[in-house]
Amino acid sequence: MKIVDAQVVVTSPGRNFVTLTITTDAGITGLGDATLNGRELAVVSYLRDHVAPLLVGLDPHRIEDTWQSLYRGAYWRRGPVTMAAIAAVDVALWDVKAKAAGLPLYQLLGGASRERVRTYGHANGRDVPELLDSVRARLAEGYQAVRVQTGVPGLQAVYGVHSGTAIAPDDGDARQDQRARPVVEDWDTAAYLRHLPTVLEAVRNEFGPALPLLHDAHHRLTPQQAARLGKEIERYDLFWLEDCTPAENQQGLRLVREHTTTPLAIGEVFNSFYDYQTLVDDQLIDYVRSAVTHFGGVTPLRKLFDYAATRQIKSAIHGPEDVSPVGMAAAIHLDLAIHNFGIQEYSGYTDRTHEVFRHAFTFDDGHLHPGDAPGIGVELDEELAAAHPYAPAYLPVNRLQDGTVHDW
Ligand code: GCO
Ligand code: MG
Repeated sequence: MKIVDAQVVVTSPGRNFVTLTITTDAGITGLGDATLNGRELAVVSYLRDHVAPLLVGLDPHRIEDTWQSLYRGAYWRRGPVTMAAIAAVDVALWDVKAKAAGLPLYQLLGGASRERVRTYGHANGRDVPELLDSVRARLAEGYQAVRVQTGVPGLQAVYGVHSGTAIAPDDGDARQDQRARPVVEDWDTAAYLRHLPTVLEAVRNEFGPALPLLHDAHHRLTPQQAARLGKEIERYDLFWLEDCTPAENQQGLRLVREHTTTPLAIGEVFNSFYDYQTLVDDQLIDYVRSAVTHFGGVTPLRKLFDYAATRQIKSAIHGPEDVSPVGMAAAIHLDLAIHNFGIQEYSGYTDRTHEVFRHAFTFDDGHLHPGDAPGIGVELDEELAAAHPYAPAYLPVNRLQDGTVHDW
């Protein structure tokens, strides 16, 4: 088999998604997700101008060799743009291989290690009553684990949770990213540290001790602040505290770890094993958060999970709406196959997105299953995709009350 064509499709059925389609002389097409929220067109150019011409003529079965030649051959390694582009090629080639075998991808990854994949959903509220309603809504949808985020008294706009009326709390993440200029949000760590324990107290009082609860601090704390917070909220038994400190400082997690038994998850902004090296070697985290889409694909993420398993660290693949259903499908196959699966983030998609990307994966009773269609099980409707053209969109910028730019 030979690759005869590689094309990049950009579509915006609610959000911008970048998809690589690889066509072979056997008539098999593979899909890969290359979506990098807020910097989409950089990956489009990387793929169109620098990668697609190299793919034509290659044997699509040689996934590892193609991965290594794109990674090592470029000389300039790592980084989100490069790794999103390589991820798209990797997933598209796995899709082709599995379709050629007539098997769903998870069968090629070793077969199912479980019946289905547990997910968590997002509950957001401007204040506690609104958050409690949002948790109820997620439970009514079937979710059995929920990430809880609220506004902070005194702050106007916290990521995913706006105090204005323009954005509904349950789709805050989705809509606020879709702006032509970055939204400016405000932040006050002291106010947040005072507020969060009261939020968790209210959620536990309402929903009891058993509901798995997660919280995302979105890189906003120093190691000392995160250590203090982790210790203080131990009694609320979080499933995890996510991205408590700026992720690039691996040593920061050591200080947090030394002071708290609250489980720690990190890595949605990582794109290489080396970002995790100290964290995994020294067992400073409990969950690995990278997305297939941003980590170079199924091939390297599988290697990372296998390595993490030797330290009892589990998977928790990043899966907000800004990973396309193609990247999500690849994640669900991996989730089903690996032994050290932890949980899968899933916040659903707009109806238009489900129409553009028809998929075999199903969401039921808070769990995903990849389905048994050959390949990753996603078909892109290119005509419909073209009806939703790219629209520039940025992620927000966060500022302290004196105007200083802050992590978010
Ligand atoms: C999460 C994330 C996302 C990111 C988003 C940025 O845990 O789901 O923090 O909501 O903010 O992926 O593009
Ligand atoms: Mg996160």
